Amino acid sequence: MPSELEGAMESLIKVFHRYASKDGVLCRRELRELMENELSNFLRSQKDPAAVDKIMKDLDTNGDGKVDFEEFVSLVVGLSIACEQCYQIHLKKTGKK
Ligand SMILES: [Ca+2]
Repeated sequence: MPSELEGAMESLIKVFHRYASKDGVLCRRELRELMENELSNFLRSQKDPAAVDKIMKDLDTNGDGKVDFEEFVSLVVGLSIACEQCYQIHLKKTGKK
């Protein structure tokens, strides 16, 4: 049985490939679907309707117009860092976990 962290890594891979077509990368439409379904709370807080386009542009570091797994992981890492900062503030405020 995988550990909590191993399970989280497996989930990242599975979610990515659920939305990536057979070519194993996300096109703009697939990225939008993934974000709408899997990051809906985050997307809701983004008032900008062009948020997906902006995110796509930021993520696509090799400029091929698609988001591969490595580029996708950088989105998850960035969001995780932001969430962890909120978590720390929450801990300081409440003083408990
Ligand atoms: Ca790319």
